[in-house]
Amino acid sequence: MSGPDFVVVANRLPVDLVRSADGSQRWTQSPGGLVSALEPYLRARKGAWIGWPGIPDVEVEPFSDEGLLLHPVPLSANEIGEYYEGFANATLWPLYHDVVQRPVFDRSWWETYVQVNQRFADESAKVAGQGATVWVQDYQLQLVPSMLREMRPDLRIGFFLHIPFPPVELFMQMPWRADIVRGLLGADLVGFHRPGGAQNFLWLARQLLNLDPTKAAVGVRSRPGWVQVEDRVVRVGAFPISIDSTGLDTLSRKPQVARRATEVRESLGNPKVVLLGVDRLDYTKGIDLRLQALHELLQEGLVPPEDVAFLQLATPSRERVEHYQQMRADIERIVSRINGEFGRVGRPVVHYLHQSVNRSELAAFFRAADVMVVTPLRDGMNLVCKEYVACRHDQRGALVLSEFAGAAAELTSALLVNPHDLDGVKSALHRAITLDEAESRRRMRALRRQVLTHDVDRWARSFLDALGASQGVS
Ligand code: GDG
Repeated sequence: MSGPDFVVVANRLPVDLVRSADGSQRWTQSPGGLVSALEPYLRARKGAWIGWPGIPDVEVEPFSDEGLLLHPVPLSANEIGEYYEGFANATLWPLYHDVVQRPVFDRSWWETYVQVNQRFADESAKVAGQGATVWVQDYQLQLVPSMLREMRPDLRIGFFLHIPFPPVELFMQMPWRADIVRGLLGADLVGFHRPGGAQNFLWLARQLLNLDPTKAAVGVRSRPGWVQVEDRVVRVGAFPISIDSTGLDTLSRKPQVARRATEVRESLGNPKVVLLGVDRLDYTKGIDLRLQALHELLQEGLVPPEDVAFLQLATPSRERVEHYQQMRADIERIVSRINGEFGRVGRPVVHYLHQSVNRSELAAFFRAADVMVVTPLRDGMNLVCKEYVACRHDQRGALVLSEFAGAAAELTSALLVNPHDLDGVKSALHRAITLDEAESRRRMRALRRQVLTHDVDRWARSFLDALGASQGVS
């Protein structure tokens, strides 16, 4: 069977189809870290990418973009509502993030999730060449590995979860828990950011598959790092993702980025300390917590309002999901409360942007910020903190980082905080604001050593090497 030797399957294509007001359609690049990391593999191995083009109800023929084959998977408006906004983002997302919000368990969403996963699996089975490597990405597509194996046992299948895999007790709430575990076990290698996620998954594979009486014949033996399912061995491991560290380091050194960083500081009123938050507007990111901590520091007089400016970039995200609408209103209320109480004419304390900016503007924000505040309640990895570090070739700046971000395991020289402990967040913010230069340099040097030597290429290589070696273990 001829066809691509390497296939990436993700909810979204690396390009977005955009419809203009006049009804015409065009493709725009949406270059994320994943695309740039996988591009060399995709090009070297006649690769293809399978994903949804970003707008509902369009049938688009496969096409080639600079040598990369793109296979759009169509989704109807109803499927986007039930599979994507529903099951993926209102069931799996909150459940996997420690039930920070209550997950909705809706049977019809689940049925649509199964149908859509089947469509992605069918397309992958059609596209992949004989014996190809297929790498399935993330929580939207957890059933694809087993559906695909059923049709194409010749393939080498990898799966990577970009969000945390939850503690066993929380995962057990899921009515379709055994189906999901079985879905993932169709892969030869299942990857997580953290070893804890891998352990939880191994335990669940053993428990759920043996406990299900209808599947009693399916023997599942598990050892650290792998689980045996019938005659197959499935490897399970931790592969902490990273960023294009060198690319960002280079971008941040450009004179226009330096100039823009100076301009940004001027526009903020040249305060002593610029604090920065950069997140998708998501309730897992703890944007409200950091603002509450700032509010209390101002109220208690520990931080003079004229000394600080807090720039919060909150990129619009999942705006049709109800939890997100509520959270946006809450955050915007805190912002205006702080500014109402502590701002002056022409000089708010919090500068809040609900929009996205381009990569070079973002690099300028990172360069302009003395303190980067990353306080998620739970985050698979969190790339923003690594990006901040990559942009600080001047070895300045302090990073306040939640212990509950996957990145905390690597970025141990950050000021680590428990985001549930408001006093702890306050003192970490205060410490970061007043950190002396020698200590901030010492910490930043250590952070940069980690981030520059552990980039996204290394992540992709280590996953694909492990996947390549995954057969023949017993
Ligand atoms: C999921 C997991 C895991 C944000 N605003 C703008 C912008 N961004 C970029 C950031 C960063 C990315 O978006 C966000 O990545 P994160 O890792 O911080 O968070 P999630 O979107 O939740 O990602 C996460 C990740 O997958 C990878 O596995 O780390 O834990 O939740 O790159 O810079 N980029 C631009 N303009 C913006 O306005 N250009």
